[in-house]
Amino acid sequence: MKTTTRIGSWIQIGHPAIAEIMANAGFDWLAVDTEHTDISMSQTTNLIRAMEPCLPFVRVRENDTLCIRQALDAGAEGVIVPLVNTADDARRAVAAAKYPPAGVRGHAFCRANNYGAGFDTYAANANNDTAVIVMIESKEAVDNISDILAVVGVDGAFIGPYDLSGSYGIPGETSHPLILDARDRVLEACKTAGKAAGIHVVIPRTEDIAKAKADGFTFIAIGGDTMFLNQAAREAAV
Ligand code: 3PY
Ligand code: MG
Repeated sequence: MKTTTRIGSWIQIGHPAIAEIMANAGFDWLAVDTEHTDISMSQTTNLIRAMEPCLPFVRVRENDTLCIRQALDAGAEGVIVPLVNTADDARRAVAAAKYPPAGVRGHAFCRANNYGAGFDTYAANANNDTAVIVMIESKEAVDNISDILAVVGVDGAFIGPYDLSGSYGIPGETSHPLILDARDRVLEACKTAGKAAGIHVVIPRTEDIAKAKADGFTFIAIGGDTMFLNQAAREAAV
């Protein structure tokens, strides 16, 4: 994965029109959030189909072999794996995402290899071409960040500010000094490791987006479909 800044957003509504609208808005990448929604695997596949030319990512339901395999088989460019707290968690995510001998991903004819028509090429390149982004969402993960980033196959870390604030006992206080300090520690560790530094700017405030860019985050999610709809609808209704 390139380390130039890539701006993306989040999809929590499972209709392909959402993916078309978000893709046409000009994001570099979009992530289908299957962790906190009822979006099914078949909806995920249709969202991926509809979001071209955006790079498709899936925030998988959990750090689970089948969830990760199915997201990649559907054609995701990479997986965003929630709640990775230790190097062992990271190794489990990488193993699920990589074909043997690097991991345990199963080979099959699937959308990612054009239903078998591109099997050889995909099998030869997928381990290099698909990204594993681990979410840093707890104090434990922040304390383990160097070990997590040292895991071969982890392409970057992505901060989930809300879970992080919950883990520090201050849910929702994403601008609290403790959270900003944790954010900076993760960012510096990514820079040192030469891996993508990601963050979700959940509430898309201009100043927070500008700060994430200026600080050197390279993989930034801005808001999301439900956030944009909520904001616009409330503004329109006054
Ligand atoms: C969090 O803030 O915990 C997230 O998962 C954002 O995507
Ligand atoms: Mg989270």
